[in-house]
Amino acid sequence: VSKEEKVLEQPVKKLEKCPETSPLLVGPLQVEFNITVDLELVKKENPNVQLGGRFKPKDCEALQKHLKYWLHYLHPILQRQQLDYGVYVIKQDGNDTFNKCRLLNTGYAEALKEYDYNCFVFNDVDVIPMDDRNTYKCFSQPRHLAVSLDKFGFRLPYVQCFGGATSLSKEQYLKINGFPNNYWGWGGEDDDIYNRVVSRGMSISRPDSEIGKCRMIRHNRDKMNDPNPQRYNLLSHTQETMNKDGINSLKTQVLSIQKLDLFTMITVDVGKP
Ligand code: NGS
Repeated sequence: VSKEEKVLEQPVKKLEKCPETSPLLVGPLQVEFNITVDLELVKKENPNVQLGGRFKPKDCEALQKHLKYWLHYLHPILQRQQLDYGVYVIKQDGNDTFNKCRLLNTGYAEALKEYDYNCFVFNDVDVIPMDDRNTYKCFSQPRHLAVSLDKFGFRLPYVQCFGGATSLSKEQYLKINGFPNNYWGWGGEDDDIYNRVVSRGMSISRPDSEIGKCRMIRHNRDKMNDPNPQRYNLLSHTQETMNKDGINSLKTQVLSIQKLDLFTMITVDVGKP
C-alpha cells in the first residue's frame, strides 16, 4: 500500500517523488527522416541509459523511499522462509482521499488472476519485521504479524489491534467477505477487519512479542489521509454491513499493472467518498 496512516513525533524529510508532469519537457519537437543517425553518437549523447536500454531518473525518486527499504529487507526474508510468493504494490491513483481497504481488496483480486495464491499477507509499506522467524504464512486463524512495533515500545497497543501486517488464507478472507470498502481516510478499517474476523467465529493468532518485533519507518502523516470522522459509527455496524460490503461489492478500476524488477505495481482508481 503506497500511503500510510500513521503520525509520528519525529518528522523526516520525504524524498521527492517525480512530479506528475516532468519539468524537463520542452514541448513540440522537429521530427525529420532525412537526417543521418549514428547510433554511437546516440549512445554518447545519452550516457545515463544503461545496458538493455534501461534508465532511471536520478534527481527524484521514481519509487517511494519506504518501498525501497521494504524490498531490501523483505525479499531476503521471504526467500529464507522458503515461500512461494509474489510482491504486489497497490497504489492509489490521483490525489483524492485514501481508501486502504479498496486497495487491499483490489490487490487480492488481481493477484488471484495471476496465480493460484492461497495465502495473502497485507503489509503496510512502512512496516518491516525484525525477525525472520515471523513467518509470512497463513495459519489456522487470521494472523497479526506486526505484533511489537518499535513505535509502541515493542508492545501491542490494544488486544484487538490488527494493523500493520496481517495474513489471511483465501478461505479466511472469503469467510469475512474481504475488507470494508467504505472507510475513507485514516483509522478504523483495521478494527473493522478485526470485527469481521471475530463475528465469523475466528480469532487472531500472533507470534510471540520477541519474534513479532517490527520497525516502522518514521514519516509525516500523508495528505488526503486525515482521521475519518465516521469511523466509530461505521465500526458499530460491522456485523450488519459486512455481508454486503466487501470483496463481493468491490468496484474499483485497475489503471495499470506494471511488472517491475522486484514487484508488480498495480495502480488503482478507487473512486471518491
Ligand atoms: C486506533 C485506530 C486504528 C489504528 C490504531 C493505531 O485507534 O485504526 O489506533 O494507530 N482505530 C480507530 O481510530 C477507530 S496508530 O497509533 O498506529 O497511528 O490502527
